[in-house]
Amino acid sequence: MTTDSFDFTDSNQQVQVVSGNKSMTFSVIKPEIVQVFQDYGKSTHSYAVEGDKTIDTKYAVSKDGDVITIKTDALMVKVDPQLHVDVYDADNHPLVVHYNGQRESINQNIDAAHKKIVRSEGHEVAAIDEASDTYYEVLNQLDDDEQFYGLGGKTGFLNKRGYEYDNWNTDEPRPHIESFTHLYKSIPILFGIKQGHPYGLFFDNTYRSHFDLGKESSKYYVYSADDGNLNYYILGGATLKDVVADYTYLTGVVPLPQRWMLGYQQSRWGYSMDQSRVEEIVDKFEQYHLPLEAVHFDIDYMKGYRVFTWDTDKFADPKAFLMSLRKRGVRVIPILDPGVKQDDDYDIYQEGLKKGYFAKNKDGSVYINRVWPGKSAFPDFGNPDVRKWWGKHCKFLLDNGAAGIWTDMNEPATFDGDMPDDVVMTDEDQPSTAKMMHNVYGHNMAKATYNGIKDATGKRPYVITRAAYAGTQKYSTVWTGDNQSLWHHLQMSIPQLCNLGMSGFSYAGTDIGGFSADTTPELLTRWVEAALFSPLFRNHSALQVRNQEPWVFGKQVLDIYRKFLHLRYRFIPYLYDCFHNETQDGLPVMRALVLNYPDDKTVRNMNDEYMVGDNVLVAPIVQQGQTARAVYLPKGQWIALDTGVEYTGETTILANVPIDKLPIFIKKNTLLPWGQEVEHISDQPDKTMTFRLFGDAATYTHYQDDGVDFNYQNGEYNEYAVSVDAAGNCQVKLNHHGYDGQYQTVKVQLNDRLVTFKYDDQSAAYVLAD
Ligand code: MIG
Repeated sequence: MTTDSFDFTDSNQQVQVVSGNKSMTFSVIKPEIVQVFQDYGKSTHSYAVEGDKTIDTKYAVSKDGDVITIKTDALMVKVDPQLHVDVYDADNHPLVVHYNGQRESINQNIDAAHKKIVRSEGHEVAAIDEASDTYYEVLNQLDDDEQFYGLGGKTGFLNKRGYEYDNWNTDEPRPHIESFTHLYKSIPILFGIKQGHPYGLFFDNTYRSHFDLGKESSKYYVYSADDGNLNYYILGGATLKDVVADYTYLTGVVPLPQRWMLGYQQSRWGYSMDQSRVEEIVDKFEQYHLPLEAVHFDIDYMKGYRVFTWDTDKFADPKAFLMSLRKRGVRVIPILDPGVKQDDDYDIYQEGLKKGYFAKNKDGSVYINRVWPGKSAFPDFGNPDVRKWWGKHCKFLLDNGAAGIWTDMNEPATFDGDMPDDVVMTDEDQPSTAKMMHNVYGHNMAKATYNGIKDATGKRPYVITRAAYAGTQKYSTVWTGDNQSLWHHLQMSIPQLCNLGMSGFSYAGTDIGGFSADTTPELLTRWVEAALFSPLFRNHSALQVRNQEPWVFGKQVLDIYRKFLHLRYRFIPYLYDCFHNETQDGLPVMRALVLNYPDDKTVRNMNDEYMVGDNVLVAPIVQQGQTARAVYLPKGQWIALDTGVEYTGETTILANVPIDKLPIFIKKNTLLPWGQEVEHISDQPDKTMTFRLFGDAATYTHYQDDGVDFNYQNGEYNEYAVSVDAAGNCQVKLNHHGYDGQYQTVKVQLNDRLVTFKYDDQSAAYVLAD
């Protein structure tokens, strides 16, 4: 190829590079984000990125022989006549460099037919057919010093290097282990740190895709896709935090949850088979003085698993029952599965059929597979009308008193074999197939449910989804699916939640205690400890496994469990502040240490510690029988929450951790809001707020709103600037933006005394109380 046929055009931050008969478009979104696009004739609708994210950005394009360079203040993107792309940061450090060699395929001697046989026996072979016409791959150099993070809630460890992953939403009932390449969610965001320099690659393609992150070879890593356009975003920035913020800038942040959503929730498959069982659970929480915000109703509350029905043989008057629980401070979250029972006497099925709202076979007949209700049809959630229809029906549950909706089985899971790729579905206003729409099926179901709840209640919706795609965080919290009561799964919950957090899912949790298999007193105890700051805080278990409510293992477990629920509630104002911050800065609540300390090599593979925001570090026990552990403290001074002992960081200490202890360290010179020990989070404004000082002097900004609806978006919120100087002088400044529930009393707990402020109506300020 001669360089004559290699050139570019440039208009409005879109640079089209043409080489021979091929072309590639580079869109400058902002200085830190460049989109790479090659049109393979597939849909360009993005489910992850809503609206135009492009910001007026200064950039320059130049051609020097065989290289075209697009340069912003943060990134330098170089393209050659083969349309290979290399990316450098502003200081010329390589971030993403095309690998020019040949792949050394482990499977090179296995042809497609053999792969099929190997797969049919249940062995894992990359789920992608490299021989198909639509296959493509992106091959980049792998450095010896390169780590990977992100990818949503994949199994395994924090650093994804050395493993391979598939993006294909799958219901996986076997115990999740690190060799599994895919679970329920496909979040194709890859963060890398190459020789200490951070970057991100977000592949916005819903088709089946694959990451090989140094499994095949230590010389390169590969993104490959079965189909779809080449469509990825290069994310750059000075720090890993900046790069994560770039990603949430594109795909959205978790909207502020209602306050009660941060409290404790109890669930078990089977509770809702029987109203008296639910009552018994709520009674016991009261009797044992255990905080409780919500009980989740699994599939049993429905009439023969028909969605949008309530079995009145089990619940004579669901609305009255739910109201009675609500009066006791407890909400109910019923589940919905996507499958609509094929039943001519069932209005939802009839309606969906008549309106053509179900996914279809190629021949136009309704696609049927078996799920809980038996033979069922599957709403075509990619169609906006179907989403509206589904959303409207959610009102049925809300009118009966539901406080949120749990959406399950939306990979979608099917009992009689996988849904074929050629099942006909809709991609917004275009005909499409399951091949493209599969990975956004759960996303669209969650979005439909979110909007249905928002329309019906005007409150911040609570949706919990199992399947998700990039961007689903805007509509729903997620849980990691069917884990098991295994120590290994407790261990894995930390990297899973930390990687979900970096992948935009700040609001996520695991089934505390484990879903399948039988928990043990020790495992349950260590799990509630380790999950203390898990944004979604829910104990859930399967039918028939050993019960795992806090009281079933006797007094010791109950007392420890209660102690940690109370401690969680102390931290709820802090967690709520973290969520508010997340809506502003796009950074997760629960964090891998590497996010806060990316230059500290010790933390790049750290799986058993995590942070909450910037200043709280947690080092739980996740090993059976262990009562002491090494705790690595990064740079700075740290104060142990329970003893007040101060430690100097960049060192490993040995912590004594008997069964009733959880090592928590607060960064020295931090003020933390310290909530009250309540059994239910109230929708009424708190009258008092306490701040606790750790260290000698600190400042803190605290956020407050009604914790329920969207009025904060119209300015109904307050901010409090709290400070303590080295001489112990305290200040509380109210920045009243329009929320009239300001605290009457603000207390600041110093090391040696408690300082109390009262709100003075006349000056609209806090004054020292004598
Ligand atoms: O095939 O609704 O992950 O949380 O309890 C099982 C019953 C279907 C799977 C969910 C789990 C839920 C269960 N569901």
